[in-house]
Amino acid sequence: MQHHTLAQRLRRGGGHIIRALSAEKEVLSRPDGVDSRGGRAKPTVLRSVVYWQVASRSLRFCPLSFAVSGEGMKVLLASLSLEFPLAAYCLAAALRADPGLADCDTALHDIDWPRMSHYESKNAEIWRFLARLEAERLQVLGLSLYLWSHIALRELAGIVRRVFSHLTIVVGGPEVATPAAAETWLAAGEADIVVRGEGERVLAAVIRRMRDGAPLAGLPGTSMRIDGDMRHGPPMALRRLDDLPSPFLTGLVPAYWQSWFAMIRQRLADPATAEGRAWLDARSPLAHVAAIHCPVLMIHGRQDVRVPLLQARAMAAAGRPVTLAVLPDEGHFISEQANRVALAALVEAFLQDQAGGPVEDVAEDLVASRMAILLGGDFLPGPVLARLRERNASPA
Ligand code: B12
Repeated sequence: MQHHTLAQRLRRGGGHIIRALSAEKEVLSRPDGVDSRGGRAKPTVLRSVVYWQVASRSLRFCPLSFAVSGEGMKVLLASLSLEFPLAAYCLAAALRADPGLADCDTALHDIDWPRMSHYESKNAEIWRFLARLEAERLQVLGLSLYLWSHIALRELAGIVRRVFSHLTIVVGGPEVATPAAAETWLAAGEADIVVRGEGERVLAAVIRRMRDGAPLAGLPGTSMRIDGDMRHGPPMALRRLDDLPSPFLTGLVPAYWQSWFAMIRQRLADPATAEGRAWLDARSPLAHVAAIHCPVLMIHGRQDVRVPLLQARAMAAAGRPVTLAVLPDEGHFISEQANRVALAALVEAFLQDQAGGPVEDVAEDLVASRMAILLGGDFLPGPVLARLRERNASPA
């Protein structure tokens, strides 16, 4: 497959802007945005949205192609984060530590939030990102989607799609944790693969299968569109957090994040000190259970290894009135539609019993889920509890 550089591609498709770009390319290619003389990148020409639209319209007709080597895979995980993008670093640590992926290369890219949010700097930040994609010669781009980033990343994914049409775009994060949410990205063609829920093991499996040319449809934890049909694999929760490598202990986190951690230690507390730990313990919900007087409903994914069921049990054991429900087939994310419906139904039933007021009959909304009540069923309306017990003869 013939490889065109970004410059060649722009020359073919957008000659009127290439002179401006080539002057800036060296600066924009550098991940830290600092030029060779140590100054900040100063976008001078590609500054307005109008320029970008002209560029993207002319680019659409000459897609850039990568020469795929056939050996290993190159993955770039990009985040647009206000805070530390823990997900991307966890995912990169997992990919790098996977012995089955020793021939794969994982890189990270922090999209700069302030530059992306300002009209004057947005296009320059997009170009910096595109230049990085060009320089890395990737096969897979991973994007983390949250409430605060998914709209901007959707726009960016559309641009990447047009410029680097052979790139596989994989998305994950809380915004796409359910099959229904995944479908919005797949239907519009902005993502090729959606990873629902915790991504460490699933992304590794996706990359392995892509490298080996193995089929991907139905892979647990993924959603994709094949021949126009949406295909959702079963959910896949993590088994043990201890099995995952730490991005901190493996030295993956770049030094420039240190100031952020220092700020958090200062703003909150330093868990490395006895004083800091005492401050944090004092703010644990467990330290405040005695102040709770009304019944509390807790719903927990039994396979959650990030916030284990043990923590809900500790809250429940503190002697306050509690209803504790578990979803046996969910982990940290409540992903499956039947479980989300059951969750909403149980909240409604609980509030009906506790607060009164008009409600719908929700008993049938619980049927498709494997939800079970571990404790405090007496805070639920009788018919709802009976329906749950009847359907769920064996305890979860
Ligand atoms: C800690 C935390 C914070 C901390 C952040 C500290 C930090 N950044 O390190 C603080 C208190 C600052 C915070 C603030 C906010 N938070 Co917050 N926060 C959390 C919390 C409790 C844990 C996040 C975390 O670190 N999880 C561990 C990481 C590893 O998990 P993860 O990010 O979900 O990533 C995994 C998967 O999503 C997936 N994945 C993610 N990206 C990708 C990408 C690819 C390619 C793939 C394959 C997979 C994948 O794999 C990852 C690894 O398993 C979550 C709830 C939760 N329990 O998860 C809410 C949560 C993320 N926060 C949320 C919200 C709304 C906010 C605020 C907007 C609240 C507000 N109104 O101000 C702000 C926004 C701040 C910001 N944008 O930076 C929501 C986001 C909802 C959404 N749909 O996106 C969550 C999910 C809580 C909720 N259920 O509502 N938050």
